[in-house]
Amino acid sequence: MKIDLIISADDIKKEKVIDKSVVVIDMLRATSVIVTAMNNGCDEVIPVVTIEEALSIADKDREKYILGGERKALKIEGFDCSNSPLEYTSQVVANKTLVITTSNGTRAIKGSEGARNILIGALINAKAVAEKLIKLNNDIVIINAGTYGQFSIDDFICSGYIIDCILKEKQFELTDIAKTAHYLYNKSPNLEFIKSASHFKRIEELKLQEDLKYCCKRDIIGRVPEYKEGRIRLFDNLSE
Ligand code: 3SL
Ligand code: MG
Repeated sequence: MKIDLIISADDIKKEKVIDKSVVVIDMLRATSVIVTAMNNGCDEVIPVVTIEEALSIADKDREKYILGGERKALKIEGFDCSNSPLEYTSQVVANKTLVITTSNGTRAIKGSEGARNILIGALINAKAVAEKLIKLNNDIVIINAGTYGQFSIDDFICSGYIIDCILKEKQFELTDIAKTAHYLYNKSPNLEFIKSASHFKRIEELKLQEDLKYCCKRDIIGRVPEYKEGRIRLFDNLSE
């Protein structure tokens, strides 16, 4: 079985993901937000591409829905939360449905439709993602959301760490790009190289150091949300 990797939401090709086990990674910050919200009791997350789509869903019932996400890393006017995972506490998200739109992450999730499974991954739940992928026993494609269609160091290193966790348990054949992610992670296993990512610097400039600290923590959550039929939920048994 193989592990392949796609470097940005703009590079997803249907034929590469069809019937594969996919994990979408946007560690800064969309998938860190989704994993955190689900871990804090959010019922489900609906990822959408446009602000208009998000508003039209949430307007149906403003008690039930929370609007979250960003444009240019900033809170969207009229939304409840920005794209800071620290805002998605249990007080805010428990028993609610989060409708989220972000620049790269939600595009990457929607772009993965057609895969057999679409898991939501970040550093904060990386080991749990690796375990689920091993259980699914299928070819794996790791999708990096990237940043505005460009390769992003943060998602790549996070992928390298997930690959490392997988290979510690089971042998997989790696494509050259997957091998490179694993190699790069092993060159910087303390994750320091993530600090060179342009998007890391952008978040730093916005004085969101606490977000960066949180998103760079490893394995603090043992749950793996899955996207299926337009919604992200925590399924007890991932569909096989
Ligand atoms: O790329 C995305 O989808 C966002 O996570 C970007 S940001 O970190 O919120 O700016
Ligand atoms: Mg990102």
